[in-house]
Amino acid sequence: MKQGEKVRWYLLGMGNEVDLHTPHWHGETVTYDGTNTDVVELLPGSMKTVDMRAQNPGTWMFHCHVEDHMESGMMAVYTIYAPPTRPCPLAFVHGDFWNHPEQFTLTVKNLSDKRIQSLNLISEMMLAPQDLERPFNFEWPSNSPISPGQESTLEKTGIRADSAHSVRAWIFFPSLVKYEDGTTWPPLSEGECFGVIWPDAQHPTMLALPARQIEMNAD
Ligand SMILES: [Cu+2]
Repeated sequence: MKQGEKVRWYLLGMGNEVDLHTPHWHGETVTYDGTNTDVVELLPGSMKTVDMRAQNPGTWMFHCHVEDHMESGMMAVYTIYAPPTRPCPLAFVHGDFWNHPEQFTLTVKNLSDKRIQSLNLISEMMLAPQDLERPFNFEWPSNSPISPGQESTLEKTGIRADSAHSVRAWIFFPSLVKYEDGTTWPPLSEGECFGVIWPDAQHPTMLALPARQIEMNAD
């Protein structure tokens, strides 16, 4: 979610008499039944709807407050993204990852007013909604200079066609842009600036990267 958004959470309890859950948020409070709280009670087979005003950027825990449920891993995170405070140095114009999966191409455009000397990108695959995975060989370095406003096409050895078709989207973000004047653009946080390449050109834009789910327990 984005900072400033009003978010409605639908909470649904399942199970039997041991499933007395107390969903609890870090980072924000929610409004339930006219009160502000950071925890609500949820009986098995019941539902609650709560509203949150996302104001506090960060990645926050969302978990059940019952101790043995926490121990068993009833924990997740949610992320509130702050709006970008500075322009991106690059645009991700288009890429081919599905039509010719043996050879990937990605076209980027220099959005800055300085000539780019070199850049490095990090790629991630979206294998399912909300599921980003960093492939082996995830870096896309380029030493081709790009003038302001110009495009450049990067190439990389692709993957097997059957693997390529299980990828729903490719996501790129610059890890470093070096300009000819000696200055650099490193991201202030991962995903500050990113591009998503979908197999269908009409796909709606994604405004924020999906949050990575953090595995709290090794099981
Ligand atoms: Cu619980």
